[in-house]
Amino acid sequence: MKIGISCYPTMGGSGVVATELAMALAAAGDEVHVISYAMPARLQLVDPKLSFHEVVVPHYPLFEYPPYSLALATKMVEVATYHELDLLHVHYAVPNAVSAVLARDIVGDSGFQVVTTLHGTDITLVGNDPNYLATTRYGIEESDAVTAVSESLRRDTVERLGIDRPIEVIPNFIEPERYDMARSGQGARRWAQGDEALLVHVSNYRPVKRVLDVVQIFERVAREVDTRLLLVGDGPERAQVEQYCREQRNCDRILFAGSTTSIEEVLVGADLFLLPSETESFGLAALEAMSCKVPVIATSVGGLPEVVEDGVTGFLRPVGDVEGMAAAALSLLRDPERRRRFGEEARRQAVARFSEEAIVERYRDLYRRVVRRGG
Ligand code: GMT
Repeated sequence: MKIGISCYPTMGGSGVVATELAMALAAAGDEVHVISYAMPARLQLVDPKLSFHEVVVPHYPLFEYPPYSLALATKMVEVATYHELDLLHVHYAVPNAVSAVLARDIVGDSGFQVVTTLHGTDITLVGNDPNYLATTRYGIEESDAVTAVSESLRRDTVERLGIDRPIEVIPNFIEPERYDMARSGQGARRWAQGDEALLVHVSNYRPVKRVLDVVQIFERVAREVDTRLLLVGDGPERAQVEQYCREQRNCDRILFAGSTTSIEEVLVGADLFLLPSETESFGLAALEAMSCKVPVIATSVGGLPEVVEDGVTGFLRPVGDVEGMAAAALSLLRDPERRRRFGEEARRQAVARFSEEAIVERYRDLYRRVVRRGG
């Protein structure tokens, strides 16, 4: 099959999933064309069946806001026409679904099918903003198939956007071997000293991640147990969090590592993963931690209960319950055997339920159905 994949190129979950999917499809023999405004962070062009097409957004003095959606749709038309795409799979509805539907309509009858995958904030934060609502709804309704990364997100889409069409739930995935390979090295223990416990959080430092809650959970844990906190990623609230840490004079115990594409290297060997988000449609970072045998302490919101089993692979507490999450973390740190059992079960469930091979096959099955229907 000839497949286009359009996504954001950043370290965010939707771009990561789209990129890993593109590489897996190409490895399985499909011809894959990735379309974005910059080279996606995790994309490795090591397969002749995989290529990247940059969306260039020309500036003109008249444009205070250059029309990215149109440049994207134009690039989609070009790639679809000259590479004879069967299908274009867009990740994140705003504006990718709308651009794809426009491109499909420009190409016309002989053209391609549009599959849209909803990832989370495109529905829960951005897509239902009145300034984007009508076009987001249109992009979703006019796509040939729509998937959501969790049942919770599927429900949110129906309820918050008033969407009345089939939405298939295809969860995010991990590549089990990737984490096996990191095990021979030091992994996250590079950031720890001696036997101290190591807590890890990975995020884009947006308000929805509640990174100050991460620090406050850590502060409570560190009063009881010798602990260090590793913060991975970058984003708008990082400076504020760093300033808070300086004011609290606990910078020596909190490490700001910045972004990395080798996520397994900051997870393998960690004791616990913290994800106290306000909302989280899936929580790919939590799944990546689980696949590295790291139990997760998170909030019981959105799709997280579909990933983390409370009391079995981690603990889920209400949003803002810093005390509860700290107590849950301490209960595992004080009982290393229980923590180890949680980690083993986390890995087992991650592999059994979210392995790349099985989930990519579900996308391929969907593509076949959509192309057959359209052809
Ligand atoms: O907000 C982010 O973390 C980025 C965002 C994205 O689209 O890049 O992540 C969303 O998609 C991920 C991949 O499907 C999910 O694992 C995240 O839970 C989701 N984020 C939120 O719902 C806040």
